[in-house]
Amino acid sequence: MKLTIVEYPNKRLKEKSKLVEKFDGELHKLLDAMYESMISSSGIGLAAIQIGYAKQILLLNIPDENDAQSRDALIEMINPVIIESLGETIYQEGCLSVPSFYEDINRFEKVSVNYQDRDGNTKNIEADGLLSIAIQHEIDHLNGILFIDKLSYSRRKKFEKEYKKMLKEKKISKNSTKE
Ligand code: Y12
Ligand code: CO
Repeated sequence: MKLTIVEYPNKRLKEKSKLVEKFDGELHKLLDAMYESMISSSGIGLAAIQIGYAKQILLLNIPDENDAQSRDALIEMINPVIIESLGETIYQEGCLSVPSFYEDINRFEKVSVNYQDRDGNTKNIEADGLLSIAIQHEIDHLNGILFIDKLSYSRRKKFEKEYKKMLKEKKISKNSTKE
């Protein structure tokens, strides 16, 4: 089942996600549906709120050195908490909920994260590079924060203007293909 990705400026993206308490078949179905939606949309990370579920769930599937994504590399994080962070890095981020926009964002270089897997087992991961950035981006979603919320006032104003224009053009082209 492919689920629709919730896109900015939908207010659902501002919701704070709730702790997951039940690690049952329903959770497993949701995780599998999220994976399908992420892969079919060419994403490398997805939080449950992006498909309308305000639950502390995120997926990460970082491509390998040949730029290939495989299910073996899938990381499912439930109730994640950053327990340590180190350094600074800047990366041009994109988000399935903010299509066609990419912006330089400051993040921690390395993070240590506690989380639970789909069966409720406690895990820890020490991440750097793209994985560290993706984890921070997705944990922000669980707190109702988008990468565009981290832009300076002037960059945000520019983004809003361009995004509005893009939405208008999308609407026009959708209507013109109706007949
Ligand atoms: C580094 C920075 C941010 C993340 C968060 C996860 N972000 C994504 O998975 C973004 C995916 C994305 C995919 C798009 O589609 C294609 O490239 C075909 C895309 O393109 C359009 O919207 C037109 C934009 C974003 C992880 C790591
Ligand atoms: Co995102």
